[in-house]
Amino acid sequence: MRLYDTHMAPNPRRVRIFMDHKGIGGVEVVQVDINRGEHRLPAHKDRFGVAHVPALELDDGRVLTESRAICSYLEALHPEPNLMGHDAFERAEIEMWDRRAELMQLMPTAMWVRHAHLGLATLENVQVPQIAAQGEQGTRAAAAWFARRLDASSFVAGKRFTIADITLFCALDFARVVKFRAADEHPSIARWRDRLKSMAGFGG
Ligand SMILES: N[C@@H](CCC(=O)N[C@@H](CS)C(=O)NCC(=O)O)C(=O)O
Repeated sequence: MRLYDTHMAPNPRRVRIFMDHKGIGGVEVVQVDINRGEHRLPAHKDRFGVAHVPALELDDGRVLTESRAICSYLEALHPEPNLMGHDAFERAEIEMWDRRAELMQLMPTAMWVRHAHLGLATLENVQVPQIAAQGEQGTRAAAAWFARRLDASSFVAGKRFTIADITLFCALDFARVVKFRAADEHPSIARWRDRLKSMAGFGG
């Protein structure tokens, strides 16, 4: 298998942490330089259907994109340690929290970073300050919302570590690029982050 990755980008990082936590080895990691537009070249876009990372290529040539879909595939191949739920309800509940982390936290944070940080200017035709401002507002509001959740719950989806923690961690860590440190503002996020830091996959 081959994972098309961009080291600094939050979505491929979700998959890398997921793989590390499960101890999945033997996957060739190919770096794609999205700042130089490598993901928009036909070699990438035509093969995967979208100009995005991460992308997974199986040994038989079949491909997957979308971080969560790639993780679902890997979870099916490597069920333990379980990160996506055992029974019908738990699977749906973890998906709910994972999607909340992605849509409520990662999306506005990505908009903020992409429209505010000079290093990502090449990804947007024009960086729009109003979009950055909306992204900042959404990022701060979502972090406060998740902080309340983590006041009441050890992990994002409940009592145990799951894929939803990985998604929220990658989103909040990405916000550090624009100097937003959720853990400095919310003690419950700092405590949760400390719990994650000792787990496999959270080193880099
Ligand atoms: N829904 C996709 C989002 C993938 C995505 O937006 N990846 C970013 C990097 S974190 C990317 O490839 N950006 C390139 C671009 O927007 O041109 C997923 O879950 O993997």
